Amino acid sequence: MAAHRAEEPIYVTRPSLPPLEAYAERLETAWSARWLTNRGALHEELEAKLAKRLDAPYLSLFCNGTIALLTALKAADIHDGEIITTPFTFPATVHALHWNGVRPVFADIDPATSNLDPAAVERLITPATRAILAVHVYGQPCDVDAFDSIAKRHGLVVMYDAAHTFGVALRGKPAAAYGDYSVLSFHATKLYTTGEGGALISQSAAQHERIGFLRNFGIANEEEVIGAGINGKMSEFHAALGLLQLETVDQEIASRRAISKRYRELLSGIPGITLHAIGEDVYHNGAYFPIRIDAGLYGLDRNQLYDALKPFNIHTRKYFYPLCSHYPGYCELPSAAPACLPVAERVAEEILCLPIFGSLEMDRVESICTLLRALPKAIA
Ligand code: T4K
Repeated sequence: MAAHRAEEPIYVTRPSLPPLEAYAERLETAWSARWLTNRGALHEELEAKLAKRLDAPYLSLFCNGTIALLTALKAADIHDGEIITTPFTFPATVHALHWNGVRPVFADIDPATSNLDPAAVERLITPATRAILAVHVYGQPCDVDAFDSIAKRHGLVVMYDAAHTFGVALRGKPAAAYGDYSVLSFHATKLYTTGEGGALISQSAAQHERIGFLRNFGIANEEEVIGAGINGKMSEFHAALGLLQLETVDQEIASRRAISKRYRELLSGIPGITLHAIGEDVYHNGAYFPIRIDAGLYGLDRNQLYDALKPFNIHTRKYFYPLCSHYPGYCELPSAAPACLPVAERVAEEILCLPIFGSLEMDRVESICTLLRALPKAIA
Protein backbone atom coordinates (compact mmCIF):
# COMPACT_ATOMS: atom_id res chain seq x y z
CA MET A 1 0.00 0.00 0.00
CA ALA A 2 1.38 3.43 -1.00
CA ALA A 3 0.33 5.33 2.16
CA HIS A 4 3.06 6.35 4.61
CA ARG A 5 3.05 6.98 8.34
CA ALA A 6 2.51 10.69 9.07
CA GLU A 7 5.56 12.20 10.80
CA GLU A 8 3.45 14.07 13.35
CA PRO A 9 0.39 12.47 14.93
CA ILE A 10 -2.85 13.46 13.20
CA TYR A 11 -5.32 13.86 16.06
CA VAL A 12 -9.08 13.91 15.83
CA THR A 13 -8.93 17.63 16.53
CA ARG A 14 -6.49 20.46 17.29
CA PRO A 15 -7.31 23.88 18.67
CA SER A 16 -6.62 26.84 16.41
CA LEU A 17 -4.62 29.35 18.42
CA PRO A 18 -3.78 33.04 18.02
CA PRO A 19 -0.14 34.20 18.17
CA LEU A 20 1.06 34.12 21.80
CA GLU A 21 1.93 37.85 21.62
CA ALA A 22 -1.67 38.66 20.68
CA TYR A 23 -2.84 36.74 23.74
CA ALA A 24 -0.42 38.62 26.01
CA GLU A 25 -1.64 41.89 24.51
CA ARG A 26 -5.26 40.94 25.14
CA LEU A 27 -4.43 40.26 28.80
CA GLU A 28 -3.14 43.81 29.23
CA THR A 29 -6.58 44.95 30.48
CA ALA A 30 -6.62 42.33 33.21
CA TRP A 31 -3.01 43.06 34.19
CA SER A 32 -3.36 46.80 34.47
CA ALA A 33 -6.63 46.50 36.41
CA ARG A 34 -5.24 43.56 38.45
CA TRP A 35 -8.64 41.97 37.92
CA LEU A 36 -8.43 38.25 37.15
CA THR A 37 -11.92 36.82 37.58
CA ASN A 38 -15.44 37.56 38.96
CA ARG A 39 -16.90 39.35 35.95
CA GLY A 40 -13.84 41.26 34.84
CA ALA A 41 -13.85 43.56 31.82
CA LEU A 42 -12.80 40.82 29.37
CA HIS A 43 -15.51 38.49 30.72
CA GLU A 44 -18.17 41.15 30.29
CA GLU A 45 -17.00 41.98 26.78
CA LEU A 46 -17.01 38.32 25.75
CA GLU A 47 -20.40 37.61 27.32
CA ALA A 48 -22.00 40.48 25.40
CA LYS A 49 -20.29 39.58 22.11
CA LEU A 50 -21.25 35.91 22.36
CA ALA A 51 -24.88 36.70 23.20
CA LYS A 52 -25.02 38.78 20.02
CA ARG A 53 -23.18 36.23 17.90
CA LEU A 54 -25.39 33.35 19.07
CA ASP A 55 -28.62 35.35 18.90
CA ALA A 56 -29.17 34.42 22.53
CA PRO A 57 -31.84 36.29 24.50
CA TYR A 58 -29.56 35.82 27.54
CA LEU A 59 -26.15 34.19 27.80
CA SER A 60 -24.03 33.44 30.87
CA LEU A 61 -20.39 32.42 30.55
CA PHE A 62 -19.17 29.42 32.55
CA CYS A 63 -15.87 27.77 33.50
CA ASN A 64 -16.90 24.71 31.44
CA GLY A 65 -19.92 23.13 29.79
CA THR A 66 -20.44 20.53 32.51
CA ILE A 67 -20.92 23.11 35.27
CA ALA A 68 -23.22 25.04 32.90
CA LEU A 69 -25.34 21.87 32.51
CA LEU A 70 -25.48 21.35 36.28
CA THR A 71 -26.51 24.96 36.71
CA ALA A 72 -29.21 24.76 34.02
CA LEU A 73 -30.95 22.05 36.05
CA LYS A 74 -30.66 24.09 39.24
CA ALA A 75 -31.97 27.16 37.42
CA ALA A 76 -34.98 25.12 36.27
CA ASP A 77 -35.37 23.90 39.86
CA ILE A 78 -35.15 20.25 38.81
CA HIS A 79 -33.66 18.13 41.59
CA ASP A 80 -35.75 14.96 41.52
CA GLY A 81 -37.89 12.84 39.18
CA GLU A 82 -36.81 11.83 35.70
CA ILE A 83 -35.34 13.46 32.64
CA ILE A 84 -35.45 11.75 29.27
CA THR A 85 -32.11 11.89 27.50
CA THR A 86 -29.87 10.14 25.02
CA PRO A 87 -27.37 7.37 25.81
CA PHE A 88 -25.30 8.48 22.79
CA THR A 89 -23.39 11.40 24.26
CA PHE A 90 -20.35 12.45 26.27
CA PRO A 91 -20.55 11.39 29.95
CA ALA A 92 -21.12 15.00 31.11
CA THR A 93 -24.69 15.10 29.77
CA VAL A 94 -25.94 12.22 31.89
CA HIS A 95 -23.70 12.85 34.91
CA ALA A 96 -25.23 16.33 35.21
CA LEU A 97 -28.59 14.67 35.86
CA HIS A 98 -27.17 12.25 38.42
CA TRP A 99 -25.37 15.08 40.27
CA ASN A 100 -28.70 16.89 40.57
CA GLY A 101 -30.54 13.86 41.98
CA VAL A 102 -32.46 13.28 38.74
CA ARG A 103 -32.90 9.79 37.27
CA PRO A 104 -31.91 9.60 33.61
CA VAL A 105 -34.33 7.77 31.34
CA PHE A 106 -32.66 6.73 28.11
CA ALA A 107 -34.53 6.96 24.81
CA ASP A 108 -33.29 5.62 21.48
CA ILE A 109 -31.76 7.73 18.72
CA ASP A 110 -32.44 8.46 15.06
CA PRO A 111 -30.13 6.34 12.84
CA ALA A 112 -29.62 9.14 10.28
CA THR A 113 -28.39 11.84 12.69
CA SER A 114 -27.65 9.98 15.96
CA ASN A 115 -29.84 12.54 17.75
CA LEU A 116 -32.53 11.66 20.29
CA ASP A 117 -35.65 10.33 18.54
CA PRO A 118 -38.73 12.42 19.54
CA ALA A 119 -41.14 9.49 19.09
CA ALA A 120 -39.04 7.34 21.43
CA VAL A 121 -38.99 10.19 23.96
CA GLU A 122 -42.76 10.61 23.93
CA ARG A 123 -43.29 6.90 24.64
CA LEU A 124 -41.23 7.21 27.85
CA ILE A 125 -43.03 10.18 29.42
CA THR A 126 -44.54 9.42 32.85
CA PRO A 127 -45.86 11.62 35.67
CA ALA A 128 -42.28 11.67 37.02
CA THR A 129 -40.85 13.24 33.85
CA ARG A 130 -39.59 16.79 34.41
CA ALA A 131 -37.71 17.61 31.23
CA ILE A 132 -36.16 16.47 27.98
CA LEU A 133 -32.38 16.85 27.68
CA ALA A 134 -31.40 16.35 24.05
CA VAL A 135 -27.95 16.70 22.48
CA HIS A 136 -27.27 18.26 19.07
CA VAL A 137 -24.80 15.47 18.34
CA TYR A 138 -21.78 16.53 16.21
CA GLY A 139 -23.53 19.90 15.76
CA GLN A 140 -26.45 18.49 13.74
CA PRO A 141 -29.52 20.16 15.30
CA CYS A 142 -32.18 17.94 16.87
CA ASP A 143 -35.76 17.94 15.67
CA VAL A 144 -36.43 21.05 17.76
CA ASP A 145 -40.03 21.48 16.53
CA ALA A 146 -40.96 17.96 17.64
CA PHE A 147 -39.38 18.45 21.08
CA ASP A 148 -41.08 21.80 21.43
CA SER A 149 -44.47 20.34 20.65
CA ILE A 150 -43.98 17.30 22.97
CA ALA A 151 -42.87 19.60 25.77
CA LYS A 152 -45.88 21.89 25.34
CA ARG A 153 -48.31 18.97 25.34
CA HIS A 154 -46.83 17.44 28.49
CA GLY A 155 -45.74 20.58 30.35
CA LEU A 156 -42.01 19.77 30.24
CA VAL A 157 -38.84 21.85 30.12
CA VAL A 158 -36.65 21.41 27.01
CA MET A 159 -32.90 21.55 27.52
CA TYR A 160 -30.27 21.18 24.85
CA ASP A 161 -26.71 20.09 25.28
CA ALA A 162 -25.42 22.27 22.47
CA ALA A 163 -21.75 21.57 23.25
CA HIS A 164 -20.98 20.92 19.57
CA THR A 165 -23.02 23.64 17.91
CA PHE A 166 -20.93 26.83 17.83
CA GLY A 167 -21.53 28.37 14.40
CA VAL A 168 -24.36 25.99 13.42
CA ALA A 169 -27.56 27.58 12.15
CA LEU A 170 -30.94 25.93 11.74
CA ARG A 171 -33.24 27.81 9.33
CA GLY A 172 -30.91 30.77 9.71
CA LYS A 173 -31.06 30.87 13.52
CA PRO A 174 -28.11 29.75 15.67
CA ALA A 175 -28.84 26.19 16.84
CA ALA A 176 -27.68 27.03 20.35
CA ALA A 177 -30.52 29.53 20.78
CA TYR A 178 -33.27 26.85 20.76
CA GLY A 179 -34.82 25.40 23.93
CA ASP A 180 -35.61 26.74 27.40
CA TYR A 181 -31.97 26.22 28.32
CA SER A 182 -29.05 25.48 26.03
CA VAL A 183 -25.45 24.74 26.97
CA LEU A 184 -22.27 25.20 24.94
CA SER A 185 -18.78 23.91 25.63
CA PHE A 186 -15.66 25.89 24.79
CA HIS A 187 -13.24 23.09 25.72
CA ALA A 188 -9.88 22.83 23.93
CA THR A 189 -11.35 20.16 21.64
CA LYS A 190 -14.13 22.46 20.40
CA LEU A 191 -13.83 24.57 17.26
CA TYR A 192 -14.45 27.71 19.30
CA THR A 193 -12.41 27.38 22.46
CA THR A 194 -11.45 29.30 25.57
CA GLY A 195 -9.27 26.38 26.80
CA GLU A 196 -11.87 25.38 29.35
CA GLY A 197 -15.18 27.20 29.20
CA GLY A 198 -18.83 27.12 28.36
CA ALA A 199 -22.04 29.09 28.25
CA LEU A 200 -25.64 28.72 29.30
CA ILE A 201 -28.29 30.35 27.14
CA SER A 202 -31.64 31.11 28.75
CA GLN A 203 -34.83 32.77 27.59
CA SER A 204 -35.92 35.22 30.29
CA ALA A 205 -34.40 37.97 32.42
CA ALA A 206 -35.52 36.13 35.57
CA GLN A 207 -33.76 32.89 34.52
CA HIS A 208 -30.65 34.85 33.59
CA GLU A 209 -30.53 36.61 36.94
CA ARG A 210 -30.93 33.32 38.82
CA ILE A 211 -28.18 31.70 36.72
CA GLY A 212 -25.90 34.63 37.56
CA PHE A 213 -26.40 33.99 41.28
CA LEU A 214 -26.07 30.21 40.98
CA ARG A 215 -22.81 30.61 39.03
CA ASN A 216 -21.38 32.61 41.94
CA PHE A 217 -22.11 30.37 44.98
CA GLY A 218 -25.71 31.60 45.14
CA ILE A 219 -24.49 35.02 46.31
CA ALA A 220 -27.02 37.76 45.50
CA ASN A 221 -25.14 40.51 47.35
CA GLU A 222 -22.68 40.86 50.20
CA GLU A 223 -25.32 39.93 52.74
CA GLU A 224 -27.63 37.56 50.87
CA VAL A 225 -27.22 34.02 49.51
CA ILE A 226 -30.25 32.84 47.55
CA GLY A 227 -29.47 29.13 47.37
CA ALA A 228 -26.94 26.36 46.82
CA GLY A 229 -24.85 27.86 44.04
CA ILE A 230 -21.51 26.73 42.72
CA ASN A 231 -18.31 28.30 41.42
CA GLY A 232 -19.00 28.31 37.69
CA LYS A 233 -17.21 31.54 36.79
CA MET A 234 -14.97 32.06 33.77
CA SER A 235 -11.65 33.81 34.43
CA GLU A 236 -10.13 36.69 32.49
CA PHE A 237 -7.45 34.33 31.10
CA HIS A 238 -10.11 32.24 29.42
CA ALA A 239 -12.18 35.22 28.31
CA ALA A 240 -9.10 36.79 26.68
CA LEU A 241 -8.63 33.69 24.54
CA GLY A 242 -12.34 33.67 23.74
CA LEU A 243 -12.22 37.25 22.48
CA LEU A 244 -9.31 36.44 20.17
CA GLN A 245 -11.01 33.29 18.95
CA LEU A 246 -14.06 35.29 17.94
CA GLU A 247 -11.89 37.12 15.41
CA THR A 248 -10.91 33.89 13.63
CA VAL A 249 -13.72 31.41 14.26
CA ASP A 250 -15.43 32.05 10.92
CA GLN A 251 -12.21 31.16 9.10
CA GLU A 252 -11.91 28.01 11.25
CA ILE A 253 -15.47 27.01 10.35
CA ALA A 254 -14.89 27.73 6.63
CA SER A 255 -11.78 25.50 6.62
CA ARG A 256 -13.61 22.70 8.40
CA ARG A 257 -16.53 22.93 5.98
CA ALA A 258 -14.10 22.60 3.06
CA ILE A 259 -12.48 19.55 4.70
CA SER A 260 -15.88 18.05 5.40
CA LYS A 261 -16.85 18.54 1.74
CA ARG A 262 -13.64 16.84 0.55
CA TYR A 263 -14.18 13.90 2.91
CA ARG A 264 -17.72 13.54 1.54
CA GLU A 265 -16.49 13.56 -2.06
CA LEU A 266 -13.74 11.02 -1.45
CA LEU A 267 -15.61 8.65 0.87
CA SER A 268 -18.89 8.43 -0.98
CA GLY A 269 -19.37 5.12 -2.69
CA ILE A 270 -17.05 3.10 -0.41
CA PRO A 271 -19.15 0.02 0.42
CA GLY A 272 -19.89 -0.17 4.15
CA ILE A 273 -19.04 3.47 4.96
CA THR A 274 -22.05 5.66 5.77
CA LEU A 275 -21.77 9.41 6.27
CA HIS A 276 -23.94 11.29 8.74
CA ALA A 277 -26.90 13.20 7.35
CA ILE A 278 -26.85 17.00 7.51
CA GLY A 279 -30.28 18.62 7.12
CA GLU A 280 -30.88 20.90 4.12
CA ASP A 281 -31.96 23.71 6.45
CA VAL A 282 -28.71 23.44 8.43
CA TYR A 283 -25.55 25.53 8.10
CA HIS A 284 -23.02 23.11 9.53
CA ASN A 285 -19.80 23.91 11.40
CA GLY A 286 -17.65 20.87 10.60
CA ALA A 287 -17.09 20.28 14.33
CA TYR A 288 -16.74 16.52 13.80
CA PHE A 289 -16.55 14.16 10.84
CA PRO A 290 -18.30 10.95 11.93
CA ILE A 291 -18.57 7.89 9.72
CA ARG A 292 -20.28 4.57 10.35
CA ILE A 293 -18.70 1.27 9.44
CA ASP A 294 -20.84 -1.70 8.46
CA ALA A 295 -18.33 -4.51 8.98
CA GLY A 296 -20.17 -6.96 6.69
CA LEU A 297 -19.96 -4.60 3.73
CA TYR A 298 -16.68 -2.84 4.49
CA GLY A 299 -14.60 -5.87 5.35
CA LEU A 300 -13.29 -4.55 8.68
CA ASP A 301 -15.23 -3.62 11.77
CA ARG A 302 -14.96 -0.21 13.42
CA ASN A 303 -12.41 -1.38 16.01
CA GLN A 304 -10.23 -3.01 13.36
CA LEU A 305 -10.25 0.19 11.34
CA TYR A 306 -9.44 2.31 14.43
CA ASP A 307 -6.48 0.00 15.18
CA ALA A 308 -5.35 -0.16 11.55
CA LEU A 309 -5.11 3.65 11.28
CA LYS A 310 -2.89 4.02 14.36
CA PRO A 311 0.34 2.69 12.78
CA PHE A 312 -0.11 5.45 10.18
CA ASN A 313 -0.19 7.95 13.08
CA ILE A 314 -3.86 8.70 12.46
CA HIS A 315 -5.74 8.97 15.74
CA THR A 316 -9.48 8.71 15.28
CA ARG A 317 -11.96 8.62 18.17
CA LYS A 318 -14.99 6.46 18.96
CA TYR A 319 -17.29 9.33 20.03
CA PHE A 320 -19.60 8.09 21.70
CA TYR A 321 -18.62 4.56 22.62
CA PRO A 322 -19.44 3.11 25.10
CA LEU A 323 -23.00 4.36 25.47
CA CYS A 324 -23.76 6.17 28.74
CA SER A 325 -26.37 3.46 29.38
CA HIS A 326 -23.48 0.99 29.79
CA TYR A 327 -21.74 2.94 32.58
CA PRO A 328 -21.83 1.68 36.17
CA GLY A 329 -24.63 3.45 37.99
CA TYR A 330 -26.81 3.68 34.88
CA CYS A 331 -26.67 0.19 33.35
CA GLU A 332 -29.16 -1.19 35.90
CA LEU A 333 -31.86 1.31 34.90
CA PRO A 334 -34.79 -0.31 33.05
CA SER A 335 -34.39 2.16 30.16
CA ALA A 336 -30.71 1.20 29.80
CA ALA A 337 -31.45 -2.35 28.64
CA PRO A 338 -29.80 -2.83 25.22
CA ALA A 339 -33.06 -4.23 23.84
CA CYS A 340 -34.68 -0.81 24.49
CA LEU A 341 -31.96 1.07 22.59
CA PRO A 342 -31.30 -0.96 19.42
CA VAL A 343 -30.29 2.00 17.22
CA ALA A 344 -27.95 3.54 19.80
CA GLU A 345 -26.37 0.14 20.47
CA ARG A 346 -25.63 -0.33 16.78
CA VAL A 347 -24.40 3.21 16.13
CA ALA A 348 -22.03 3.04 19.13
CA GLU A 349 -20.44 -0.10 17.64
CA GLU A 350 -20.09 1.41 14.16
CA ILE A 351 -19.14 5.04 14.78
CA LEU A 352 -15.72 6.55 14.13
CA CYS A 353 -14.82 10.25 14.14
CA LEU A 354 -12.12 11.14 11.61
CA PRO A 355 -9.61 13.97 12.12
CA ILE A 356 -11.02 17.39 11.34
CA PHE A 357 -9.66 20.82 12.28
CA GLY A 358 -8.98 24.01 10.38
CA SER A 359 -5.22 23.51 9.94
CA LEU A 360 -5.53 19.91 8.69
CA GLU A 361 -3.95 20.00 5.23
CA MET A 362 -6.08 18.76 2.31
CA ASP A 363 -3.40 16.25 1.24
CA ARG A 364 -3.69 14.66 4.71
CA VAL A 365 -7.45 14.39 4.23
CA GLU A 366 -6.83 12.77 0.87
CA SER A 367 -4.36 10.24 2.28
CA ILE A 368 -6.76 9.34 5.09
CA CYS A 369 -9.43 8.65 2.47
CA THR A 370 -6.99 6.63 0.34
CA LEU A 371 -6.24 4.52 3.41
CA LEU A 372 -9.92 4.04 4.18
CA ARG A 373 -10.41 2.71 0.66
CA ALA A 374 -7.33 0.48 0.70
CA LEU A 375 -7.22 -0.94 4.23
CA PRO A 376 -9.91 -3.65 3.92
CA LYS A 377 -8.09 -5.20 0.92
CA ALA A 378 -4.64 -4.73 2.46
CA ILE A 379 -5.64 -6.48 5.69
CA ALA A 380 -7.80 -9.25 4.16
N1 T4K B 1 -21.68 17.55 26.36
C1 T4K B 1 -21.11 17.08 25.24
C2 T4K B 1 -21.99 16.51 24.17
C3 T4K B 1 -19.72 17.11 25.09
O1 T4K B 1 -19.15 16.59 23.97
C4 T4K B 1 -18.93 17.65 26.12
C5 T4K B 1 -17.49 17.65 26.03
C6 T4K B 1 -19.58 18.16 27.26
C7 T4K B 1 -20.96 18.09 27.35
C8 T4K B 1 -18.84 18.74 28.43
O2 T4K B 1 -18.29 20.00 28.13
P1 T4K B 1 -16.98 20.48 28.97
O3 T4K B 1 -17.30 20.37 30.44
O4 T4K B 1 -15.81 19.61 28.56
O5 T4K B 1 -16.82 21.92 28.54
C9 T4K B 1 -13.00 15.59 24.85
C10 T4K B 1 -13.23 16.77 25.74
O6 T4K B 1 -12.51 16.69 26.96
C11 T4K B 1 -14.65 17.06 26.02
O7 T4K B 1 -14.72 18.42 26.42
C12 T4K B 1 -15.52 16.88 24.81
N2 T4K B 1 -16.92 17.01 25.10
C13 T4K B 1 -15.29 15.51 24.21
C14 T4K B 1 -16.11 15.24 22.98
O8 T4K B 1 -13.94 15.39 23.85
P2 T4K B 1 -11.56 13.47 25.26
O9 T4K B 1 -11.48 12.57 26.42
O10 T4K B 1 -11.73 12.89 23.92
O11 T4K B 1 -10.34 14.52 25.21
P3 T4K B 1 -8.81 14.28 24.87
O12 T4K B 1 -8.02 14.97 25.90
O13 T4K B 1 -8.56 12.83 24.64
O14 T4K B 1 -8.63 15.07 23.50
C15 T4K B 1 -8.98 14.56 22.22
C16 T4K B 1 -7.94 15.02 21.22
O15 T4K B 1 -7.96 16.42 21.09
C17 T4K B 1 -6.52 14.68 21.58
O16 T4K B 1 -6.19 13.41 21.12
C18 T4K B 1 -5.71 15.76 20.89
C19 T4K B 1 -6.64 16.94 20.87
N3 T4K B 1 -6.33 17.93 21.91
C20 T4K B 1 -6.88 17.82 23.16
C21 T4K B 1 -6.59 18.76 24.13
C22 T4K B 1 -7.19 18.63 25.51
C23 T4K B 1 -5.48 18.97 21.61
O17 T4K B 1 -4.98 19.06 20.47
N4 T4K B 1 -5.22 19.92 22.55
C24 T4K B 1 -5.75 19.86 23.81
O18 T4K B 1 -5.51 20.77 24.63
O19 T4K B 1 -12.79 14.44 25.59
